[in-house]
Amino acid sequence: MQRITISVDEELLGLVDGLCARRGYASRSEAIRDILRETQAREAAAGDGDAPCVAALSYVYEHGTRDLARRLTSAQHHHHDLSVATMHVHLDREECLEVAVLKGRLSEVRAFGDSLVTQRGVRLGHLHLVRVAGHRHSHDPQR
Ligand code: NI
Repeated sequence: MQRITISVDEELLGLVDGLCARRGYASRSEAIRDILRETQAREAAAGDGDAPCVAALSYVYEHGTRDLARRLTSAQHHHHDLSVATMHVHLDREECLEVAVLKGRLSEVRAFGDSLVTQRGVRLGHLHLVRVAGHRHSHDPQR
């Protein structure tokens, strides 16, 4: 970890302190690191399509909308190679929240995420991309 000194005006410092209070960051450094990580994720979204990534895709939909629940599930089966896991939350009598963890090449993950959140009846769609190193981790299963 490197230590840097930055200069910010009162307004921006107020923003950082507000975030600390609202989100409960332990320090200004932690808040600023998170802001930088958000920027990093946005940059990754615009990056090399072949890069490996993991993403959290979230969206809200009405399960009663004609055929929508079936189409969303069907799309995830069709892209089972990208779909790691999906959590389904029944928000109320009508609406459902789904959070899908996707893993694959950036371009494929983004295209799949876009195809889900642009379905009619799906709203508040958000794809949170996390770029990962391409190498295997020691806890990956042996092949
Ligand atoms: Ni539901």
